[in-house]
Amino acid sequence: MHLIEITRVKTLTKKDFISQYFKPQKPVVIEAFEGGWPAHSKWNLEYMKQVAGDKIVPLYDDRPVHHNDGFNEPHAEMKMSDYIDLLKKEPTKFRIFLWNVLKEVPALQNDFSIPDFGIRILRKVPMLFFGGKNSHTFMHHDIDFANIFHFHFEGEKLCILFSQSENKHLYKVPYSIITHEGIDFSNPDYEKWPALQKAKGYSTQLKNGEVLYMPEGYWHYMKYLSPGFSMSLRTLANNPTNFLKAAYNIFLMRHFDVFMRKIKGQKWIDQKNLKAIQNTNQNL
Ligand SMILES: O=C(O)CCC(=O)C(=O)O
Repeated sequence: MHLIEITRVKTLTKKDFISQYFKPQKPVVIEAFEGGWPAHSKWNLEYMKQVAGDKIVPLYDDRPVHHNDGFNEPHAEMKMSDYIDLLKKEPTKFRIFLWNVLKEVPALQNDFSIPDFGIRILRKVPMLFFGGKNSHTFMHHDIDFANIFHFHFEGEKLCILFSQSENKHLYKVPYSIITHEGIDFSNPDYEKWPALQKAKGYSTQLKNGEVLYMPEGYWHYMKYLSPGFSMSLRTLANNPTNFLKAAYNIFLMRHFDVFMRKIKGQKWIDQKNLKAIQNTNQNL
């Protein structure tokens, strides 16, 4: 993989964001976002334990998709206070993925406001993500091809990104939004996954207080280098082709995939993983 460091800026005006990053669809890290958010002094794991400790949270680990799973179905659940204690105590694979802040802990919305980057951010879907040391997401892109602003709190996180133009090198699994789950993007085995050598992407280590902008449909792999959490704000896809792809994914693809899991069972999953390898290796 050829990974270049994501451009970092201290702050960014609306005008520069639109012309230098949104229009060309290039990722950027804003190191000192000036939103005047109380969250920046208040939010840490201890605070989350105080405000959301009683909630039961859905957890994901790194087990591969099984045919009995629904689309994006959690693997376990735990009381938030126990989960945060676990994060602090030892490395854990368990992550919280796509946890809707407004729905789950409305009080948290007083700690941030929707920023004006010059594009319309959706107000109702701020999502939280938590992870323990060394936990990671699979390489995936978001189903809705959103532009994503990913605000990081506490700890450090390795982020590896690819644009959709790299799909042919990434062992993309058909009828899904993930790449082959056997790949370790933080230390790829090129003998097993030779096409990855041609993939051109970006990386950064995101720290407390920083914001990562991920353009539409960007693949992302996140590895928590220490326990921490982030909040993502999103827009609808702006590019009409991406908008159509998002509609296809949401209204057809994911339902078709769940239907096929029911009909064909594990064979369907195995077949898709094999296709991911065949489709990509044919471009070598
Ligand atoms: O950092 C994470 O745990 C996942 C983030 C993510 O997938 C997203 O913001 O869309």
